[in-house]
Amino acid sequence: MRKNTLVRRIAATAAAVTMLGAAMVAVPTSAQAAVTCSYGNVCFYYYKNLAGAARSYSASDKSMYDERFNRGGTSAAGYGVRVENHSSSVYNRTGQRVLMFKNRGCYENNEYALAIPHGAAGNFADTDYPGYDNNIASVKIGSGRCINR
Ligand SMILES: [Ca+2]
Repeated sequence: MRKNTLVRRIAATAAAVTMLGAAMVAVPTSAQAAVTCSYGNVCFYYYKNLAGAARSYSASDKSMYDERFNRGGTSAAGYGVRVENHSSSVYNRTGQRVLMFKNRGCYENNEYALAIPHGAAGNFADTDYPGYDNNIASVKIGSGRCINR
């Protein structure tokens, strides 16, 4: 009985997560990114095409409310702006799958999760899910524990 419940929950979670891999390939390469995204990080950018100020995350974060775009220099567009609800593109260099959520808390069992594989970069506004542009609030890297950092 208990096992069945767990299996059902996992199946429901998988169905709720939207895979964006294919949609996120035709985006700028790392060489074109204004701010380099180092291996081990998932980087969020203020503008699409990996432009503007950036913020790197090397661990899952339950709330992006308390981080600000802090890379690219003070003259970069969006520098100092809160990351939550202000990123327009992303580059996953974590070596793991990254899940992104419209809400804080990394709740995988809602309909607002996007998954991208390692190496994928993309614009939220250019996907089939434009509701994600300026609307990412938490991030989960691999199976990392999602706590606020
Ligand atoms: Ca945080």
